[in-house]
Amino acid sequence: MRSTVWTAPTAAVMLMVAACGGGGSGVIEVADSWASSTPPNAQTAAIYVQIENGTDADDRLADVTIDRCDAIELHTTNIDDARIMRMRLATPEALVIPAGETLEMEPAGLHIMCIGLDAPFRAGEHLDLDIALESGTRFRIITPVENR
Ligand SMILES: [Cu+2]
Repeated sequence: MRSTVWTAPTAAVMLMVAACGGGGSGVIEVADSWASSTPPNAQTAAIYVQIENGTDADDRLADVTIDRCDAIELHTTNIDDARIMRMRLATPEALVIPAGETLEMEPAGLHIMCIGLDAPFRAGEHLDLDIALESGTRFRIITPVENR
């Protein structure tokens, strides 16, 4: 009898995974995003988005616009020979969002760099991000500023 009791819930969970799960769900979407709060007089701020590609075609992050930034760059972070963290412009390869996978941004990794803030980013504020992919897909997302 025990196996009978557990069969139904297990089947339900598997159906949900099939309906919502990454690869093959057919959509590309921003799964999560946040911006780091800044000290007063900061000239730059980092923003992180996770872009989930549920389609069966690769895509690429092409452009990001935020009205509170004079300019936007996409950066990767490397540790140099002196063990100092250095940011550099992301290569086109680093911005690919492979089919069925997620482009992940994180502190000390890939990030969106906001250059020339209009004012410090304070926790609790929200930013409007316009994101364009190489395929032509565009997102407008609202991103919280957080103290992390
Ligand atoms: Cu940077």
